[in-house]
Amino acid sequence: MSLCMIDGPMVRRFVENGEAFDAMVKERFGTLDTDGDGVLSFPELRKGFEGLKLVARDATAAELAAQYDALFQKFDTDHNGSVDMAEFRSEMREIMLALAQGIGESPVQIALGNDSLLMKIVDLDDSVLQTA
Ligand SMILES: [Ca+2]
Ligand SMILES: [Ca+2]
Repeated sequence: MSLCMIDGPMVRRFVENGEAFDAMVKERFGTLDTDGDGVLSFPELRKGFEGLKLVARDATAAELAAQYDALFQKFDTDHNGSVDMAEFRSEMREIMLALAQGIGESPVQIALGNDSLLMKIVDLDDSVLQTA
């Protein structure tokens, strides 16, 4: 865990930096696609959501199941029962932009695990600043 300062524009810069965002999406997709068939099944995606901690921690098992189900439906835009890379990428974009909106323009301090999504953004943003 590290304490980091992050703001909405930082997240937005990351999403709009096509290369860095694509690399993150590919890496995350590859990690989640544990059977390596090139698409994410419901259990694979659910595992990923658990890592992201997008849902309330005090939810009951039934509430959790409903939330994961709703999330999966959101990702699976063509409703074929699996999430391909393009679906994953476009929904991740939405999530990140909503996150940027939620954080707002002023920096907030958050505790981040070293492998968390936001940690990557902070790392990347720092390296951008250093080389600028
Ligand atoms: Ca798979
Ligand atoms: Ca699909």
